[in-house]
Amino acid sequence: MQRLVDAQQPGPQPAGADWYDDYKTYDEVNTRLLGLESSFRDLATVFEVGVSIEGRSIYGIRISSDASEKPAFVIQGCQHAREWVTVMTVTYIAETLLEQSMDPAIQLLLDRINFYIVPIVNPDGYAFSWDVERLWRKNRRNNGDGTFGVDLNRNWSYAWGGEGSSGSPQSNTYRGTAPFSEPETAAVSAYITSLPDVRLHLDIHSYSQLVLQPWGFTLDLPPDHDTLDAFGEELVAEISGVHGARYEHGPGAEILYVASGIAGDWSYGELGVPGLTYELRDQGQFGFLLPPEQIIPTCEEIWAAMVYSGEWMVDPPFFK
Ligand code: 0X9
Ligand code: ZN
Repeated sequence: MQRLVDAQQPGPQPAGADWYDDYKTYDEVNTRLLGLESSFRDLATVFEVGVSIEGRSIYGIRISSDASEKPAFVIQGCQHAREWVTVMTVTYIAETLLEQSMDPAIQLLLDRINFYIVPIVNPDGYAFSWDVERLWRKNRRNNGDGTFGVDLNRNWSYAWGGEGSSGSPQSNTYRGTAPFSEPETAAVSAYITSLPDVRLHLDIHSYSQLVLQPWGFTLDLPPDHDTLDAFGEELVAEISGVHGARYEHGPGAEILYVASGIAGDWSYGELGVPGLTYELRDQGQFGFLLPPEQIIPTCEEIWAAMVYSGEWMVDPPFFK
C-alpha cells in the first residue's frame, strides 16, 4: 500500500528500495535481515539455523503476526553458491511480506502461517563465489584429497546415494560421505524437522525457469502427482502473469534430470509435505550470471507464486 502512495508522489523512493538493483554479499544480506527485524519487531525474528563448515552462521527470519502455532511455510535459497539471484529473491519474499503486512490479503497469510525464510543455506560457498571463483557450486568441505566441496543438494537423507549423484569428491554433484554429512544440510533439515505442522518447503535455485515437483530420484510418479501437478500449473501461471516469463513445471526427474539426495525429495518423502524446487531466470542466455536488471522482475514474478502458495497451503487439496 505504501508503495502505491509513494508512486503517486514525486520525491525519494522508500528507504532502501534500490537494494534489489544489484547483488548483495553474505554480510549485506545478514544486515538487511537484522534491519527488517528491527523495523518490524512485532512480525519478524531473525534466528540462527546453524553454522557452516567454515563457521559462518546460517540465518533465517521467521515472519508471522503472532507467536502461536500455525502451519509452517519454509523457503530456502542458495544451496548452490553461484545461484546469486536466489539470495535476492528469497530475501525479497521476506521483505515484501513485511512491507505489505497491512494489505488485507497479506495480513490474512501472516495470521494463518508461520513463514521460515532462509536466504543463504550455503554461506561458505556463497562467500567463495564472491571472493574467489564466481561459478563455485558446492559447500567448502575439505575432502582431504586435494578437492573441496560437497553438493548440498545431493546430501539430503532421502534416497541418498542414488542415481544422479556422484561418489567422486571432485564432482560437482558429490554427495558426501553420508546422508547429512554436511553441517549446512544437517542444520537446515534438523531445524525443519523441529517445526510443528510444516506444509510446504521450497528450495530455490537457478537457472532454467522451472517449477520441479517430486520426485527427483526416480521417474516413477509420486502418489500425489495429480494434486502436485495442478499446483505446479497454477504456479507457472502466476509467474507468467507478472512479466510474461515462461516457466515449465513437472516432476524434476522427468523434465530436468534424475537427481538423488535433493531437498525436495526429503520434504516429500520424509515429512510428507510438498517439496518443490524452483529454477529461477533465465533460460540460459546469461545463466548464473543473470544481469542485475533482472533481479527485480525475477523477485516480482516469484512473489506472485508465493502469495498463491500461501493461500493454497492453508487449505490445500493435498491435505484433504
Ligand atoms: O541439480 C540440482 O540440484 C538442481 N538444479 S541446479 O541447476 N540448480 O543445480 C535441481 C534439483 C532438482 N532436480 C530434479 N528433481 N531433477
Ligand atoms: Zn542449484
